[in-house]
Amino acid sequence: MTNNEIIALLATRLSPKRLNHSIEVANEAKRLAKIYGQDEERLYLAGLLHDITKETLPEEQLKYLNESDIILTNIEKNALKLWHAKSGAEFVKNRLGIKDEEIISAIRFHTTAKKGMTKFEKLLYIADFTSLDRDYPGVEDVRRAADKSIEDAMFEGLSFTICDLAKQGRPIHPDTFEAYNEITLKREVL
Ligand code: DGI
Ligand code: FE
Ligand code: FE
Repeated sequence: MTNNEIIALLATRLSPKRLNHSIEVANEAKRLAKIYGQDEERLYLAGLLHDITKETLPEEQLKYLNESDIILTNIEKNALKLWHAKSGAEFVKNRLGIKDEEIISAIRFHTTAKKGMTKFEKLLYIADFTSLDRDYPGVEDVRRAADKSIEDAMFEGLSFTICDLAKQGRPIHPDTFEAYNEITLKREVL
């Protein structure tokens, strides 16, 4: 599939706002790839595809998940917003025939992150926070961090997410904690 064909497919599955977000994440992922010496075209593609099932009905997403051996944990069952990362990864693999395992994995972990991510996976995670369409308090800090250091940007994104979820009293996925702990243990503690 060409990028234009993928954008046309996304337009049938996503609202104009979410389509624009996907294109901006692709642009940002490509920009970060250039800074950090990763494959620009593959990160662009991962960005385009990362939210492909974000607006898909839960029952339909379960169908995609059942096409693989993915079993949702209790936390995942109770947090609908986590589903689109896993169902999206299965959708692009099984229905679009994407074979690039790193693209599939970057999509699978773009919402929770996890420990031991590759640079490629981290850059998609960061691009989802720093894309041009994002406008949340603190976005400028994450953008500044992203231009300087992958680890700093991961820390900003993960700590923002954990604080935000805790304030709302929502459960936090163990992968998110493990990613956060891995990064904080590597950072200098003052
Ligand atoms: O799909 P996007 O909106 O572009 O961004 P995303 O895939 O990072 O999803 C963000 C949403 O996912 C946001 O509402 C918070 C939620 N989320 C992220 N990590 C966790 C989580 N929700 C729970 N319950 N637990 C998590 O660890
Ligand atoms: Fe997402
Ligand atoms: Fe997104």
